[in-house]
Amino acid sequence: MDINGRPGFTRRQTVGALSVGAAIAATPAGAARDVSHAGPELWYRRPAAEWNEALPVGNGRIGAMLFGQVRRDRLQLNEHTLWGGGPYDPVNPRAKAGMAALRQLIWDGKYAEAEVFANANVMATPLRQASYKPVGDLTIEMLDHGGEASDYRRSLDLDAALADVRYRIGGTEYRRDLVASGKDQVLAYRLSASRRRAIRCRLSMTCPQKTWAVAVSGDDTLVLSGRNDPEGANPGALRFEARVKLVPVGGTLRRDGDGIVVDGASELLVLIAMATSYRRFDDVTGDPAALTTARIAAAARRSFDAIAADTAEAHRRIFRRVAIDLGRPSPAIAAMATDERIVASPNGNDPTLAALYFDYARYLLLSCSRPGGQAANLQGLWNESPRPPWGSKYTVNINTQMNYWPAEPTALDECVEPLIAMVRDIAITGERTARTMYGARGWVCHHNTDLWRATAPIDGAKFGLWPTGGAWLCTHLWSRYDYGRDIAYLRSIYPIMRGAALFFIDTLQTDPKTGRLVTNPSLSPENGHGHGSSLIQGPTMDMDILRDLFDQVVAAAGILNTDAEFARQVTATRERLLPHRIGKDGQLQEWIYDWDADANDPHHRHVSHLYGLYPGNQIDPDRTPELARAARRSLEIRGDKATGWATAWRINLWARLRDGDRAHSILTFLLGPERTYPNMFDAHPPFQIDGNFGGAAGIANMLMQARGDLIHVLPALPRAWPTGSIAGLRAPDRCSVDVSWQGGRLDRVRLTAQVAGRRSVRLGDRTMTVDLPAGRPVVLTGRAFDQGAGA
Ligand code: FUC
Repeated sequence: MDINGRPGFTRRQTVGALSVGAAIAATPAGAARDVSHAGPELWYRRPAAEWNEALPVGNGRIGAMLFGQVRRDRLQLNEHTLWGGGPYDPVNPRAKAGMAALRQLIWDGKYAEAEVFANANVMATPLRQASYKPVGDLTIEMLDHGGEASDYRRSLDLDAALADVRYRIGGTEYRRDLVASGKDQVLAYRLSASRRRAIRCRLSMTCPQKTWAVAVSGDDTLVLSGRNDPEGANPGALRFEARVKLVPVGGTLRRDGDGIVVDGASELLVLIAMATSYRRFDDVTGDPAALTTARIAAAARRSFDAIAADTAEAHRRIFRRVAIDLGRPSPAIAAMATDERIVASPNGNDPTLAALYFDYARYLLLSCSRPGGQAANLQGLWNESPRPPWGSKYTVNINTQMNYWPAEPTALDECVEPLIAMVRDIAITGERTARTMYGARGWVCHHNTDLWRATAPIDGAKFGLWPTGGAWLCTHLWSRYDYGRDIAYLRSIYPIMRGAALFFIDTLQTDPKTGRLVTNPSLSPENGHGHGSSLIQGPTMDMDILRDLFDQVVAAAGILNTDAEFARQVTATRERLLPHRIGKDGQLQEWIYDWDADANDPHHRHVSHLYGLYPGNQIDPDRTPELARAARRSLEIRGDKATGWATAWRINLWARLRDGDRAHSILTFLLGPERTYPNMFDAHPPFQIDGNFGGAAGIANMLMQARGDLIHVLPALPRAWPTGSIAGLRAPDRCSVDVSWQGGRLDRVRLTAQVAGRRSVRLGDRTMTVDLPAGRPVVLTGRAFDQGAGA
């Protein structure tokens, strides 16, 4: 049995695994079963002692963390639209009047004064955005678990999207299974035992919000309802409800205070529905009671097996698009639980842990970002705290974008939809911010947004007064088009991209010293340049993001055959942007001036000025070798170790520089216990999910990089992964890429394009041109590259 990794997991075996999974789901309920896991899983010998050991399930809208404690289990519950406060407009009405003076202070180099002035005049009111809130806990107290539990095992099956707990007390085997169903819109949690009538427990609920109550309805339903907390002076405007229905097989149910006691059941199905009154950032008229009541009523007509089978099938349809195999774990590693492997990983070579991390990231994005739901926030959708770190918001100066880095290359197209929906919203609220704050057309979003789609600069000028967050998000809208090539979709997002560009047409300023067009005020996220503040004109990252945005707007206008005059204006503006600069240490300058050595923190976590190398594509060792060398120098200076997401970014950057061993050594740090919690959540620290996604993107970038019609295979294969394969990666324009290698050398690459077209396939310094037919795979062997592929 494959305990933990995914040895030899090929496409064919994947198909075989499907029938195993289906057989599990079809096994009659009532007994703890021995399940051999066909796909990748996380597993543990002990219950979760704390939240970062618990296991996440989610359907993109609701989710839970399962602790798996034997006597008193805890399901910590989340609903993606439960945030603090209500609809609000944070734009500071004084901002516009102060903008000219602020710009002048920055031109004059009076950065400290500029920061004081900005804090007094242009920042959002209120200065903080809303935070994401937990719904509460469902507690399951086992009433007859007297003796010691043995044979305990807790796991998360990433292929079936199912968490389970198994243990034995006396002669009885107990099992609990949990899924988050997208189709039924419920969490389904089943308790079963090998002995009839063995289940005796009490279920109750608590909530960390200020205003809530639990009612017992009939003898079988707990209803937790409440109002969300205010956010500062912004009163709570949401109503929410979590409805929990118990469906026992045999036994009795009895109301017990604010809980329900189950006695003598052979099996217990617990169905959990959650909803809030949120409909849109400006509309809170939803009816959570009606929603949860209808969902519970429908789900109660179905069995756990049916719900779990549908959940697994819907998940696998997307999850199995990609299969990664980085070799077999040694027997010693295969015998280790996931938390033990994480602890051991820095000192041993465990390529399968990287494969598991990759699979887990794809599982997580599928579980927290699905069409119709909210985008993945700083914690995906899993949060137990009423005051989570950074509000568990959308920080759009790196973190939200990083959440979606693996989406296109690892074929999670559907997961991008909530991000696109969020950008559609902030294009509306951001128009108000652009007009009121800058007197500009178009729209703008600064470094954060929240459920209410606030877009004004928050927290403090040195972090928040950065106008390029929305523009960066637009590049993800474009990527979705580039990978999927859906013209109707492009038409629908074009006005948003156009609006983002229009804002900069109206607000870019001519730098008096260089004559170039620059942003002002702005900053290089969130690094102080050592001259009194972080505020500055034209940081490198802004120029990079704007070059990308402008290029993509012009390309879109061309494809849609529209807006030619505007496209000309955008092109002309792009040519006047400040170009990259190389500084005295040979580094790529982070700022317009050669101040990298003066920075407050030369090892700063953000590597914003390297955006052009990754996620952007303006710098690479072939087309811009000097800039690539400078970027490498900057990376050397910054150092390898940083917070979780910043470590993940470095992996991607080294992969783009084609240094697989360096990327791998940084990945080893990311996967070790300093940056990975026992449940494999990324540790900033604290938990922040971006590192999981950035790490997975890094692994993909080590194995394949694609841009335009160029597909670069094994661009940064580390020596630590001599043999392996990855199937189902994506390149732009609906092309799927399978790569296998042995002894550190390409075995074969298989390309399948949905539309016929020419591609350049690169291996090392050799490139082959292939004409791909539509729908039929073309295979290139490593030997073909050896035998004289042209450069
Ligand atoms: C940015 C980062 C921090 C953190 C926060 C959520 O501000 O600089 O490290 O990730 O977002």
